[in-house]
Amino acid sequence: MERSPLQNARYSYEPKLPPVLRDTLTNITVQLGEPTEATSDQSGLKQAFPLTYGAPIASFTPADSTRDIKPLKVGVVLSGGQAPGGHNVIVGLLDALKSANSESRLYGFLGGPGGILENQVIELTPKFVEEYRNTGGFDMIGSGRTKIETEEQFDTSLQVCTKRELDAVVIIGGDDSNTNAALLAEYFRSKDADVRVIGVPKTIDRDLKNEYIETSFGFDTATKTYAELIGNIARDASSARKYWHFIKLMGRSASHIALECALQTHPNGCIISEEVAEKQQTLDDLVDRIVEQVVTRSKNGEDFGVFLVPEGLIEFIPEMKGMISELNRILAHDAAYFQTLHTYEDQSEWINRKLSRDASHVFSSLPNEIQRQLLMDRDPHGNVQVSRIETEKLLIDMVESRLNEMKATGRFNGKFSAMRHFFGYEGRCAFPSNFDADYCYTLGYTACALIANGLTGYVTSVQNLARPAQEWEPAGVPLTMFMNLEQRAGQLKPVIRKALVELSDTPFRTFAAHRAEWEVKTSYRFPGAIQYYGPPEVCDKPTLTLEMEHSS
Ligand code: FBP
Repeated sequence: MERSPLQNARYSYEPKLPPVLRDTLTNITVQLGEPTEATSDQSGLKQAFPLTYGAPIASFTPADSTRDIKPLKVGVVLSGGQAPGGHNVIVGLLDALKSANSESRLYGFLGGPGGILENQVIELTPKFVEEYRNTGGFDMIGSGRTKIETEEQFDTSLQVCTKRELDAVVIIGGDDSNTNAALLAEYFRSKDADVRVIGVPKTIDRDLKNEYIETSFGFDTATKTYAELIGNIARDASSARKYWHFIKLMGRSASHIALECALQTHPNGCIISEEVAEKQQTLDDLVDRIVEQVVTRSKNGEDFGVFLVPEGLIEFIPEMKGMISELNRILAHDAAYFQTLHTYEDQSEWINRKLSRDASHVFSSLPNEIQRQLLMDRDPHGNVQVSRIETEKLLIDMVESRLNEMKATGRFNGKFSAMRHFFGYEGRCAFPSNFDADYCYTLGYTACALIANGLTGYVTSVQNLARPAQEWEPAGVPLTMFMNLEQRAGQLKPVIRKALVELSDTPFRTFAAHRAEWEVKTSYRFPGAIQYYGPPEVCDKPTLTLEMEHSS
């Protein structure tokens, strides 16, 4: 395969590590703090995790003398959607293992957690990983969305890991995968198996985030990729002055991606799903506001604009949320019967009979295409696959028909010509930005340091991320700290709480303070492409979201 000049150059990029991890791991000691608590549901969580609940936070300091680290055998798995930097976590883990003891070995489970259950493994040697250094994608070992959550799956995992004599498994994934990592760690301990389980926080969506996980990896590169494209589109819009661009942005639930892109590019509008839910805004409310804005800009001679729509929006609009959760329940319950209905007409007639009156009313009010999309296959959690719902098209159609009515009665004399885009997959496998390359490599090193110190049920954490890498503080934080109990399929289950956009935090408040101006006055900001080489203020700058959270 022919390599691009950038690909060749990235192979020799040396990711920055915080000072404590720069030397070999034989030179550091782990400091264990006080026992920890979850922020809520402590007694329920203690029951669910009798052996691993409340472990102390682990931090690292340079040791006075070196110590021997025995050869370790570690398995690693990538779980869920791709996020830039995944390869560097694995490369960092391998480099750290080898620096601690050259006899250590790393194995990659293929195709995601399913690879553990099916015992599909390859050895990741230094030579093998070489061509993945600082590259995007998860193609080194593949990923998947199989969940390891049942007793039987835990048992199979244990058998596979013990047969392979693994000292540890590193699970690189989002909130669900890290929840399952915590359960797996507890299960292994309950069987007296010394197979440690360490989680690494991944997802472009950034909804795995808390006091100790300042950001999940991949968000930095993905948002920079989308922001570049949005800036380019904004410049095209203000050059051609004839199109309104509606851009849907990934983010399964949380609107962190849309918010960061709005802060980076100053579009004419950006919906934040969390605000829609908080203010109980209806679809009509959202359309009203866009129409008003189109009319105002048109009066100013600007029949163009850029509007951002978060992918998860539909599930945050109150009337849609209720309807979708009824749909999910019905489709999960009657999945077999639903499979026998082959035409959309039959499906829609059947579902309308099953839905409550209100939900059926909302469902029927939607265009056929959207109804079809809502009836498509569910994800492994039984949820609608929001990336396949054309919310941006729904908004365009509704705005267009409202403007046509206004035109007919002389209340709008301008033009409204809309283009639509969806940015999601474009950003998930980009070459990791320097931030993600450095952060991920550090996460890999940190995972190794936790394993070498015998810890299990931890997630890797790096703090002070808005500062240069030499000020970063790597640590291990017990996963039970981030758990709470939530209803899942009628049962209370321990899960890691999803981190949505906080409307009281600086990033949203900054956006809210400026949006009225951006709505009317063309104020685009052009972030340009990710820069990998050049001054640190251009190449190593983290996201505005992270900077703003740190400055407040
Ligand atoms: P993860 O949470 O697994 O990292 O995936 C996030 C995401 O990229 C969402 O933004 C998007 O809705 C979803 O994956 C798309 O999933 P798929 O890759 O299965 O189409």
